[in-house]
Amino acid sequence: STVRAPRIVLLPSAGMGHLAPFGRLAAALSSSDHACDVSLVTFLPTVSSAESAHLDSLFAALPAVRRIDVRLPPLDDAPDLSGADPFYVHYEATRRATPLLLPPLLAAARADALVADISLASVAIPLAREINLPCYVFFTASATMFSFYAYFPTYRDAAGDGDADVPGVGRVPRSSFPQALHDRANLFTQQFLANGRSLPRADGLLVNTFNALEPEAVAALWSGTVVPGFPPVFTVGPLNPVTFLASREQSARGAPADYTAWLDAQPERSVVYVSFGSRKALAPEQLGELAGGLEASGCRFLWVVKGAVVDRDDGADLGELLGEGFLERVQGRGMVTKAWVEQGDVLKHPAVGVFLSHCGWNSLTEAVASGVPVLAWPRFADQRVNAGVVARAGAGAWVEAWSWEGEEGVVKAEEIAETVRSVMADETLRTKAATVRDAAARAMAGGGTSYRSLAELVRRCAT
Ligand code: BUP
Repeated sequence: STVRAPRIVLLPSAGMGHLAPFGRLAAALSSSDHACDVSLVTFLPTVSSAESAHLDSLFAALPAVRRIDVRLPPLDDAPDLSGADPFYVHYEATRRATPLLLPPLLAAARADALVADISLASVAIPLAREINLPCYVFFTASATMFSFYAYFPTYRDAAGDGDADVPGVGRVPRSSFPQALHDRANLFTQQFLANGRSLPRADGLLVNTFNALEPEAVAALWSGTVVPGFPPVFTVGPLNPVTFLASREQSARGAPADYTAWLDAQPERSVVYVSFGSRKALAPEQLGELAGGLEASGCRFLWVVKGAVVDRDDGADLGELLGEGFLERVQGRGMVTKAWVEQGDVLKHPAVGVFLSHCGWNSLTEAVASGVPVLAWPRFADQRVNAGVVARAGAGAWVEAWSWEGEEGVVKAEEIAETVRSVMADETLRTKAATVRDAAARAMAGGGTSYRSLAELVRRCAT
């Protein structure tokens, strides 16, 4: 072993669902417990303004973490990709630029190890190998989703087109696949397969989960049951959100802080917190039914509404989005905002009783860490698989029939209202969520499974 701190370069990709956990990993690795020398690569321009504001706040809060800006050249075939998801286009730009831009930067940083985002795995792993640098891959969703990701090339090679039976983990129904995977020519599908195939050559894999939350998936990955000869898996979560300096944060985002004051004024566990994440807006019709459902539930609610795929394009007026008179009718008992909220803090607030969530994995880890029961309404990508994880762990309720991207129906206001009321009143679920929260805290505390897992990773990087 060496006396100096291992130098670790982190390579995240676009989207808050990826940047947020990488920031948390940077904080954990550079903390006095693990004492690594950490650099975080930031690819510019970011897709959304939420990402650039987040990065500024992150580096302000973590002065010991080095920021390495990399400006992405535009794609030559960008016009062909004009209909594609802007985040996948950004992944593609990053994947193509990485082989050229990364090696000099790793040399300058005198890196001991590289930790790359899953969406860059198939470019980062061979590149690191060429320069003899250990390469770890960080998977930013659940271990259960990871087992599907790792198994998918095998499934595809066997010409699978039904449900996927992931060895040692269980069945992932076709309806829970990320929708894009049904289209072989899709950019996302190509990246998904290439990254999945590259995983066995990584030096190790990090997952933002803890063993007790999804023991089968973790064990099956580790033991090589999912993919023979799979590298070591480090379960390091739920990683703690980084505490931002409040004033800077708010001025950077131009966000009103009034939701905090509003929450402070609500009774304990009386509020439904509603958010479908930072990436995709609900269809207008569903948005209207959800508004009606929250209104009819009679519950208090804090609702983060998005009107567009990317926040830079979101000029829509809230009153218009939600229908005439809605904001006036729910005034006082419902708070609706298009601004960014500090979700980690919201979920820790004693007034919050339930989280109606799209089941992005970061949102779920935050809910689990706070002991707030989830009402799962997954919509696309990995969200249905993630929803299954919290439902099985007892930390959430999932109405599987509710519509998602591949199943276009609209869930009506009355059904939403009834479900929200019953989940808010479910004391068994609340107790179970508290048990899961305690298990998460034990995993992260000194000597816990996630703590030891990160320490082991650092030890390997240092030798
Ligand atoms: Br919106 C919103 N405040 O107002 P997920 C999101 N977040 O802090 P996603 C806020 O963004 P992918 C807001 O706490 C979480 O850490 C939230 O990540 C935070 O979902 C993050 O939950 C969102 O993983 O990303 O954005 O849909 O689809 O890539 O998982």
